[in-house]
Amino acid sequence: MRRAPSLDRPCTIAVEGNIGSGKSTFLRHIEKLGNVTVFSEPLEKWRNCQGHNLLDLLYQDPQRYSFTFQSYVQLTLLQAHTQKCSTKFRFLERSIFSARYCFVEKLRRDGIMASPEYSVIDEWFKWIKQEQAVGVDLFVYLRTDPEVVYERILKRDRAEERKVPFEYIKSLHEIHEDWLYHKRLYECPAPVFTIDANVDLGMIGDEYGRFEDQVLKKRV
Ligand code: TTP
Repeated sequence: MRRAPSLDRPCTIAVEGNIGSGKSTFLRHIEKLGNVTVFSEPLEKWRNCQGHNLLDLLYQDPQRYSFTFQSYVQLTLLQAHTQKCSTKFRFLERSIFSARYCFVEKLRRDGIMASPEYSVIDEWFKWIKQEQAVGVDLFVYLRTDPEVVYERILKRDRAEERKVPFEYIKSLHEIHEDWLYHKRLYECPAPVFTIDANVDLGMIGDEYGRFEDQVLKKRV
């Protein structure tokens, strides 16, 4: 599935990491560099699907709404993957891969998503992977400690996430680690560039600079 970037196809970089790891901050920085296209996470769509706040419904009643939510996440991320762009680099906030391998995986393990629901999402996912242009050339993994992101989540106080327990964040962290760092969960369909995203988001410039030197400048 992984294809070498070519002149007619931008290099696609998906930014991943736990909830609160700083994906949006990283992408805001990258956008300022110019000559890149950034597709930010469709969070606002998840909060307003024909008037329904699916993110809120997910956290209020995961048994009832996780299938609804993850179905819509998969659609909106597919839309991001397949949007046209004319720059050499395009950045995606998350990908259909983390939605499936981290979040759907967690819901499956916890028995929150019913087995038939999981199967439907998985069949859709496999079809998308096979038939749609969702190739990723590089994952950027914003690696954090769960304690650090939990503090950030409490601090930013997003209404829907107010009741997220630490255990959930810790377990999502372990799944991200298994997938992107230890590479022992499912497949990792592109190389991974890891950034230490524990440092204060206001002082993370050095880590970002390392990414620019080692990835962007080398591929220009
Ligand atoms: P994230 O995709 O982790 O985005 P974020 O805003 O926390 O990113 P950052 O702080 O690093 O910039 O999660 C957004 C919300 O959506 C969060 O509550 C988790 C939820 N979510 C799921 O429940 N399932 C999914 O498949 C995805 C992608 C997100």
